Amino acid sequence: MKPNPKLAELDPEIANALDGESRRQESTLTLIASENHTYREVLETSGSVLTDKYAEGYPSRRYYAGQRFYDEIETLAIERARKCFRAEHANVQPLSGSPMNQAVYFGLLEPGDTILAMDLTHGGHLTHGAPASHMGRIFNFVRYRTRGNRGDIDFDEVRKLAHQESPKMVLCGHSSYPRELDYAAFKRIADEIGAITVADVSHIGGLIAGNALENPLDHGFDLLTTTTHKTLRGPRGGLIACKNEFAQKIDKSVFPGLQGGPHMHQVAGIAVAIRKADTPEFRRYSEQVLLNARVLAESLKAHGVPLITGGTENHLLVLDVAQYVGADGATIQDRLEAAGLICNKQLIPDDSRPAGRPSGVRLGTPAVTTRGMREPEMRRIAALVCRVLDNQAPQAVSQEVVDLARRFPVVH
Ligand code: DSN
Repeated sequence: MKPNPKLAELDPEIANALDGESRRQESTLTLIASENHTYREVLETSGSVLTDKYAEGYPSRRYYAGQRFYDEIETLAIERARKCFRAEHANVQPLSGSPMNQAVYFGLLEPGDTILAMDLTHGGHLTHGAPASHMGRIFNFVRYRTRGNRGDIDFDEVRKLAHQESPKMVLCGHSSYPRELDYAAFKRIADEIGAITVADVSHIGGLIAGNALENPLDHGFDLLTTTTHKTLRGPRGGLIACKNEFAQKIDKSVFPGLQGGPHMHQVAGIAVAIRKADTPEFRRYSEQVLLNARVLAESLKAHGVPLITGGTENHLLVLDVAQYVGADGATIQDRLEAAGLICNKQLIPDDSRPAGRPSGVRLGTPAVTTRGMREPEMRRIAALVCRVLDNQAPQAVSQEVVDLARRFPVVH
């Protein structure tokens, strides 16, 4: 987007940084699995007068006057979220993923209660009880893992832990797991012990909205949480969709339990993004994200790159880079960045290296698919990544990345 001349006059440093970021996005390829390029319409709502006002409470139950349009906006966002995820109730106020998951834990559990969740190195998320997170100090997280070359979730272990530890909540979902989840298996085990079922589908929320992946609520899950800025392509934010029996507790937990005024410019953007998700075009996008990830994975494998779980069934893949000379995930991330291929270092299952220098690198296709890239471009990206892995100077690759990127402008 063009910089606003008034901003440039008032605050040239920030205007320059904004302009620089636009150019960076245009001339590089975003392969970070959790990122995307949002819609121009979402940027419009995000940078609008809706920034100005407090709206504590919920539609028709606010604590400040002047809420007519905020009630309209939030009601639309809630109704669209309910329809999109086939949910009885939705809360669209969480400021982002961490407060969203905290609101669920605090709303439905007591400090010290046990939650069964995925091990961080096997693909789980920081907010699923990583020892470094506050949540890991407040609740008792017990972790299940994946097994075998295909990286299937070890449901024997899930069942054993469930019966041994009696968690009040069974949580599935991930930030770095390339396989589909067997929601029915989780639900069966949770039902055996009477636990609440929560699926954090932050990474794949858009792919569920686009009907490309299964919806845990269709399998009887009690709650679904998702951020709104990843595959859903909306503004940064979070939403909780749940059965009616949890509605009151969730709403009270989000506000006033955890947050004050919702960011209504975000809520309006969420409404817009969900409306966009309810179109044939978005359904085609969701399918293409998956196809692109599969083609990227197959092309990397054809070049001899080892992938964690051997492939992908969603939008992301994790490369095991330990075999490359002098390499760890951080070095490869930096070398790829120098070539204009933007990704992130990633822990792999039972990684012997620390999180700052792990053995893996994670790639994802949501953002390049938003730019209109398809299978031929995925093969090209795989070849470019491999040249960097094979120790070619990143500068020898970067002009080709720029040329490819320029052919597919960022749509906003
Ligand atoms: N940062 C996001 C991710 O990369 O998975 C979620 O925290």
